[in-house]
Amino acid sequence: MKGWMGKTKVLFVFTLLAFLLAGCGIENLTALEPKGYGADRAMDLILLTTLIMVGVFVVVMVIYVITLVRFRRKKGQEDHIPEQVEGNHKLEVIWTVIPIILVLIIAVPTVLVTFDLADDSSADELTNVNVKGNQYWWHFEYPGEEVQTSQDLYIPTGERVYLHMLSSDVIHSFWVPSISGKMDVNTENVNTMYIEAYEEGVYWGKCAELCGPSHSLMDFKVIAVSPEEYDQWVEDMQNTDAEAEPETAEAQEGQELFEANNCMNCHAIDAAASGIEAGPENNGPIGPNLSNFGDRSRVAGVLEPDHENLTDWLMDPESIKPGNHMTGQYPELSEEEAERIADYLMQLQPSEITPESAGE
Ligand code: HEC
Ligand SMILES: [Cu+2]
Repeated sequence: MKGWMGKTKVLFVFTLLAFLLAGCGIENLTALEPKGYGADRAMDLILLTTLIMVGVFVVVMVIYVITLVRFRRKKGQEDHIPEQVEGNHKLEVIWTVIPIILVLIIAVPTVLVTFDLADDSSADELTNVNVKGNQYWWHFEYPGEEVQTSQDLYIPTGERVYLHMLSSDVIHSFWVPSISGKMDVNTENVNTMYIEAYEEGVYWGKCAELCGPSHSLMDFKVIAVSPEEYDQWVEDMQNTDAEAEPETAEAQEGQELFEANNCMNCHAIDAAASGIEAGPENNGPIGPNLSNFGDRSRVAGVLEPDHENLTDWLMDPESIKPGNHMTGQYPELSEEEAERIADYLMQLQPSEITPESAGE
């Protein structure tokens, strides 16, 4: 008996812990602390439905307990058959109408929010971004600004940014839990959604559709900066110079190795969007745009952005993201060569506006 009690206690403690820990996810990667318009509306709906569900649960439990206590078989009444209510008109109406009303209370605001979030009437005046989902990375192109980048999506705070999303391979799903809803990224039709971050910050994004072995590593970041900083970032990106000569001898050597090892077949060092056709219909680049690689918040979306991690990635991307489309597509690099290329890529820092300046 005692052992059984002990086990229950342990189970109880672990259950409690699980509930507590569920609350301490990564900041800016939780829908429960909304920091943008879409996430706020989703939170309203979460609260409304939770409230109704808890209400239903409580009412059902109260009736259940009352029934258990009041209608127990009592001593001396063993043969008593209680009143039979099968086919009772009043009861049937009550338990049909109440759920319908509850469903309506949930459905009406949900449909309203869905239409609100799909509203693109002011898209022409505001920032638009063509989002391209690829196994296992994200490409972002700003047709109005003629700028493109990958992995880190820069947006101005306090205004809507319209995303036009398409996939180059399989179905992905774009989700930045703390600021937006979730939207499928399909191969044939462009899905549109707007996002809006209230405050500056680095918000974590995830691919939310199983898309292959490295699906869970298909991370990206939304970097929200003030509108002035955003304009500055756009200007800096418009002025990136792919041919610029690096300052150090190591980085220069890296630049030559970059050119000699097929890297250019898949990676652009220029942020100007003129090289590829604007618009979500184009097939997009084969690999991430590296023009501001030194300012990235991560290497390949997942690793801390340092020289060592980058060298590791260049030498063996497969061990970091299984099934990625870079593995085996370039000549094998020695550690020395990978380090020189890392020197080169890390100094590609065209802007002062970076994830750090947004508060990462
Ligand atoms: C066949 C096309 C291809 C070739 C050739 C190629 N890459 Fe890549 N590269 C990719 C793809 C695709 C990814 C995205 C991988 C992922 O995250 O799933 C990538 C990712 C990267 C990243 C991480 C980018 C980021 O945004 O974090 C770096 C850095 C990189 N490649 C450098 C290189 C270098 C240096 C070379 C040459 C030695 C090279 N690549 C050759 C396709 C290629
Ligand atoms: Cu995906």
